[in-house]
Amino acid sequence: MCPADVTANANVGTCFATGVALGNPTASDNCGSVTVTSNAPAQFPVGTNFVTWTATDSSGNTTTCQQRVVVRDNQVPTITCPADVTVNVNSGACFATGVALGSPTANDNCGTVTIPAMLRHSPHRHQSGDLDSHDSSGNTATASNVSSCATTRCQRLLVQPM
Ligand SMILES: [Ca+2]
Ligand SMILES: [Ca+2]
Repeated sequence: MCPADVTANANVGTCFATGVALGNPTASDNCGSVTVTSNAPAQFPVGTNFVTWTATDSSGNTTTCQQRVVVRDNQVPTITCPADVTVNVNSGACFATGVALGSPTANDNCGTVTIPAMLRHSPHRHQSGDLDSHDSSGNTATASNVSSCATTRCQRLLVQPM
């Protein structure tokens, strides 16, 4: 008698879904009318939730069933890059070491964000780094998703000769 299981996406900017269409349960009885109620909340948090539906007949007999409501976080995190960096090469070398890149910041609608930083090195030229951030649902934002980054490169590291 329960409606089918439902999958929904979290509301924009939040870690829960509201207004989830649960569908309609069906109930019948041998005798008289049946009243159906549920314990569905107004907000379903991201993850797997269970709604219990209860049918009560005119004699007070009850039966229940459970409907599964899965809420997904499908929103990518945001990432703000550190400022571009320009450094001189090490003395007598054609590369720079120990460059302080600064730290990016990241935010997400839901849970924690991890930022693995990947730097691609080309010792004799400009070096640039691409940054990704991942939220706890595995959504990934790259620099190209980020309005604060003008290009697909998140942060530019310029190593200039002395
Ligand atoms: Ca009955
Ligand atoms: Ca997210």
